[in-house]
Amino acid sequence: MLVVHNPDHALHAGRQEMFRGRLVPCHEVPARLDHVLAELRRRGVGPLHTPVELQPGADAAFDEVLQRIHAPRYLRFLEQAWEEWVALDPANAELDALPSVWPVRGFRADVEPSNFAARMGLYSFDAGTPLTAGSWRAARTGAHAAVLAARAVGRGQARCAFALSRPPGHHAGADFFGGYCFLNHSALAAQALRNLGADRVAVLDVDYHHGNGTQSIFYERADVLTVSIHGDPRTEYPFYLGHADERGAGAGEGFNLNLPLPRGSGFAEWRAVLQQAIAAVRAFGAQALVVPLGVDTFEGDPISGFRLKSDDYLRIGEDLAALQLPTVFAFEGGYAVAEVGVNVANVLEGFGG
Ligand code: OKP
Ligand code: ZN
Repeated sequence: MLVVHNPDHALHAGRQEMFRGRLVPCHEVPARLDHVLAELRRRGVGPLHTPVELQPGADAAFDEVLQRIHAPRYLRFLEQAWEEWVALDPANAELDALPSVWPVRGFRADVEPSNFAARMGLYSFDAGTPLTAGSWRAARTGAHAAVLAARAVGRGQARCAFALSRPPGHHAGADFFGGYCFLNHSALAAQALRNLGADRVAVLDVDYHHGNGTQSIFYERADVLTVSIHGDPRTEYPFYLGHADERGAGAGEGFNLNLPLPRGSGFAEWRAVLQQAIAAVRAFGAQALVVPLGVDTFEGDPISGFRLKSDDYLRIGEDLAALQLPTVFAFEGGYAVAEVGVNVANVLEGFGG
C-alpha cells in the first residue's frame, strides 16, 4: 500500500465553525492526520511518499487534472482569497474567513461580484468551513498527493495507494467549497485514472456524509460511476443532496447511486448496503476504484450517527478487496480524533495492501 501524505496539511487549521448560532471549535483539526500517520508508521504500512513543494507549472499534468475538475475562476478565488480577506481589514489576519451570504434560488450565480464577501458566498455552501492563511497551500498540496497516488496506481507502479490528506475533499464541487472541503481529491484521482487509460472508474464513498461534491462533478458523465453510502440527508448533513432518487442525468443517467441509511444504523445494516454498492461497481465493469475513506461512521464520532466499531473497519477493507481492482483511497472524515488512526489503518490492513 503506497501512502502519499500531504506535508502541508497543518497549514490549514481553522479556528471556529458556525454551528447553531455559535462559533464552535473546528472538528476538522490537524491532529486527525497526525494520528493516522502515526498508526500507519506503527504498523509498518507503506512505503510513505511525501510530495515535494510544487512550484506553479512544475507538474503540468496535475494542473490539467485540477482544471478539468474545478472551474478556473474558483481556483483563482481560492488562491487569492486570504489576501483579499486581509485587504478588507488588516485585523482580519487574526480571524478565519467565513461566508455569510449566498446566492440561493432566483439570484444570479453567473455574475461574479467584486465584493469579497459576496464572492465567498458564491463559491461556498455553508458557514462551517473556515478559510485560513494556509488553506490554499494545504488544499493544493493535498490535491497533488491524491493525483500522485492515482498516478502510481494508474501506471501500475502500485496496486493500491492511500492519499493521506486534509482538509478533506468529497463535499467540494467544481466551483464551491463546504463541509470542510476545498478541492475534491477523489474526483481528481478518478480523473487522473481516466487520463491514464482506465475507461471506467468507480468512486465508492464510505464516509458518513453524502459525497455531494463528487456526485455533482460526475452527475452527467457515464465514465465515472459515483456510489455513496451515508446518513439519510433528510436528517443528516449535507441535507440538500444524497437522496436515493438521484440517479444521474443526461449521458450520466444510471451512473450515480445513493444508498442512504437512517441515523443510528449499525454495521450489519451498513455492510448489507456495502454489498449492494460493490455489486453496482461490478455491474458497471469498473477498471479502477476510488474510495473516499471517512471513518466518521464510528460509534464514537462526535458529529455523526452510525454505530460502527473499530474491528468493523477490517471487514470493510476485506469486502472492498474482493473487487480485485486497482484502488486509490482518499482520507475524508473521522472526528473521534483518538480513534481515527486505528480505524483508517484497519480498513487498509483489511484490504491487504
Ligand atoms: C465533512 B466530512 C457539525 C455540523 C456538520 C459539517 C460536517 C462536514 C463533514 N457541527 N458540519 O464528510 O466528514
Ligand atoms: Zn463525513
